[in-house]
Amino acid sequence: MLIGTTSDVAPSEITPKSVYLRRRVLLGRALAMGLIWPLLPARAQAVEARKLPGRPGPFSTTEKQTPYKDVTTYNNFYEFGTGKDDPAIYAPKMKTRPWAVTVDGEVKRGGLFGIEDLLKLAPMQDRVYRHRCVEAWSMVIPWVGYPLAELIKRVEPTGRAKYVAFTTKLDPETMVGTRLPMLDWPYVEGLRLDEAMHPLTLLTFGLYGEVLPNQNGAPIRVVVPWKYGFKSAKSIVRVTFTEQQPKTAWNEAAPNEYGFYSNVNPKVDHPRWSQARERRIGVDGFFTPKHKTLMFNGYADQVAGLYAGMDLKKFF
Ligand SMILES: Nc1nc2c(c(=O)[nH]1)N[C@H]1C(S)=C(S)[C@@H](COP(=O)(O)O)O[C@H]1N2
Ligand SMILES: [Mo]
Repeated sequence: MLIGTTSDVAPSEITPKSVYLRRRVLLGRALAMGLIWPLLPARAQAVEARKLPGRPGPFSTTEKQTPYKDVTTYNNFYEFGTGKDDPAIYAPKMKTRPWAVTVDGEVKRGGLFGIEDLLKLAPMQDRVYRHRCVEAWSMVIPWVGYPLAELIKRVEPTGRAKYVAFTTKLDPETMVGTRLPMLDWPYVEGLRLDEAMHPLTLLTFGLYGEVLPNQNGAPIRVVVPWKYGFKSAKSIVRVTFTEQQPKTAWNEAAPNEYGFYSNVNPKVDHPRWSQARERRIGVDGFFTPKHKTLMFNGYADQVAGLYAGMDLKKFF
């Protein structure tokens, strides 16, 4: 009669059945993918590769979404030209791999973050936000991303950090617009640390369930939905934590027109545009701006507290 086991394999080396079965399933899937992948037509493969699914996130509006075509062909991305259709024409040439984001300044765990790691840092969420440009047009866009706060918590700002500055890509080779001194390139933007940490502020990688088209700020941008669109910097390469309020591209170019805060505010007009109303792209006609602009772009319940006691006419 055999007592115990005579096997000379240590128990730790024996794979439990559940693990073994799971491995078989995973192996099967990998094999299936490997076998099926080359058989898929190129277009289907391209669509598959662009997919960026998210789980439903908070704060989404149920308003009618701006069609994908408008979201991706009516853009402001001055690095590629000043025309609304320039970014869709020129941005596809921009290389978005390899891509890394430098995190530096007043942080304990800064460094270089590769885009593949950033994509995996937190679960992707779908968030449908109103998007209000300072030029009095707006859209409703289903973004994919996760709160910027997820990254900020991981890099541990020091006690001196009060602001977050974003520096964006500057590649004169593909960014034909940067050959003209429209702005002081690279495009820079910034937020107060509490604004950057706010759960509405989205580190954004996709829209309409797919990775961002280049013209929308691939491969990584921020979206700050209660502020005018220009605060939502595209194609970010550096995130710097600072003690002093950072310079921002539009404020440097025209300080009387673009303030640091730039919260959507129907009561504070831009010298060239009334901010009381907005034209919803793909919904409203050109000469009939129908939509009333809402305080903080409709996110007052979430963000008004950030500005308690501040004169919003002075800090515009
Ligand atoms: N790097 C960079 N980011 C930018 C801009 C830009 O010109 N360069 N334009 C801003 C403006 S004015 C707006 S309205 C939004 C437009 O984003 P969208 O084209 O994805 O709608 O991007 C913002 N981010
Ligand atoms: Mo804008």
